[in-house]
Amino acid sequence: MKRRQFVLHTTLGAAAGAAAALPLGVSAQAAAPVKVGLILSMTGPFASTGKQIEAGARLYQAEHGDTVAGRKVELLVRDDASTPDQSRRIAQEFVVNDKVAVMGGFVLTPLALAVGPVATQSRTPTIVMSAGTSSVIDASPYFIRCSFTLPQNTIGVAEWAPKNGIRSVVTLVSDYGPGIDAETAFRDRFTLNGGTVKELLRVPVRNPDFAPFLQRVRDAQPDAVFVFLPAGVGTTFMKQFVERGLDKAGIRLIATGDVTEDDILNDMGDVALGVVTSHHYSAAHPSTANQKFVAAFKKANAGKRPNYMAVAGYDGMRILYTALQRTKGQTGDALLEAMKGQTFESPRGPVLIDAQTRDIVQNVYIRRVARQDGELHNVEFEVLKSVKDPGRRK
Ligand code: VNL
Repeated sequence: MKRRQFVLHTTLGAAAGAAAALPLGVSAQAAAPVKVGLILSMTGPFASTGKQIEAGARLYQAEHGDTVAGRKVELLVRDDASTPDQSRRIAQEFVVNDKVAVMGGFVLTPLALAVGPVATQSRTPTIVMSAGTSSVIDASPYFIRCSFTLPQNTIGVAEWAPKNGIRSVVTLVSDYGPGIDAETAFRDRFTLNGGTVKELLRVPVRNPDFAPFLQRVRDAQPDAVFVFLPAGVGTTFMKQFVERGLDKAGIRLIATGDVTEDDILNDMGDVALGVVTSHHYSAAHPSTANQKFVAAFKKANAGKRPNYMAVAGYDGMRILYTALQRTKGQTGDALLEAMKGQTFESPRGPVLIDAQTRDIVQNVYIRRVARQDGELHNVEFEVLKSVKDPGRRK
């Protein structure tokens, strides 16, 4: 029943969208640019993610041109400073003043959640390029996600750990959506496999001081600490991990790949060597497509290494371009439909935008930090193929 209603709704929507989009006839419309409004955090503690996403999106355009199906694709980028009220306000301005056809971005989960109602009311297809809490996709039927979810990226290491001598763990996560998703997924899967979770620790999202939490980890003496922190925070954590002597106390560090992300990994130094993570992207992923992507990204960005956020910006544009080709430049509900069900080879490996869930299905790799060609890299050594988000209940 639910499904039939949805089909009816989108069919009507497509008809209404087409009528509204073509008041002056096809040729006049064809010349108008397709505006894409990216809402990103470009200042503050999560600015590195905003910059990676923008650089990834711009690289896609530099490689594939700025015109698709006869329409110019124009990127507008605005900074929400990681404040949900600002994300919502920018979304409203994009829709009302700029008349964007598509929105995208969202560095943090609460920022995507704030924009969900605007996307729904304005019927604007919206591409989630970071925000990895499972439930984000439910915030609007106009969302599609090309990033990842935390449960998707957590189960790999929760499976790997008990097979590799880790029997007891303390979890340490950022205290908001994705952290709680990671904590839950880790605890459920690890205990299912016979492991024991000794403590569940949550640290503040902004400016966390890890010292007191690391002391508690030390006192609990687990075999390992499992960590999730959003991109950009891993360096501070690593430093304090060593300062508190956890490495010397024989406590292993396992994590999602957000902690050892490629933008900052090489600057962490040898303390990061041997850290095992699961994640959907490594700049060291040994495919031709990825090697090309990494080389082009570095060339366009003064030698900076792309991380998984850049890949999402790049793939998000690819999804948009492919959808515009399929609709011959039509936007609205038709464009949203054309984004669904796409499969392609991303720099991360093969991916699918599941037409039913609007979420990404992708490989998740188990990786170990090692030195390769003189730099620290997340070196993949196992793969879980075509992982759907295991975190959604419906
Ligand atoms: C989120 C998840 C943000 C994973 C991240 O980095 C990340 C989020 C800024 O959903 O807020 O690595």
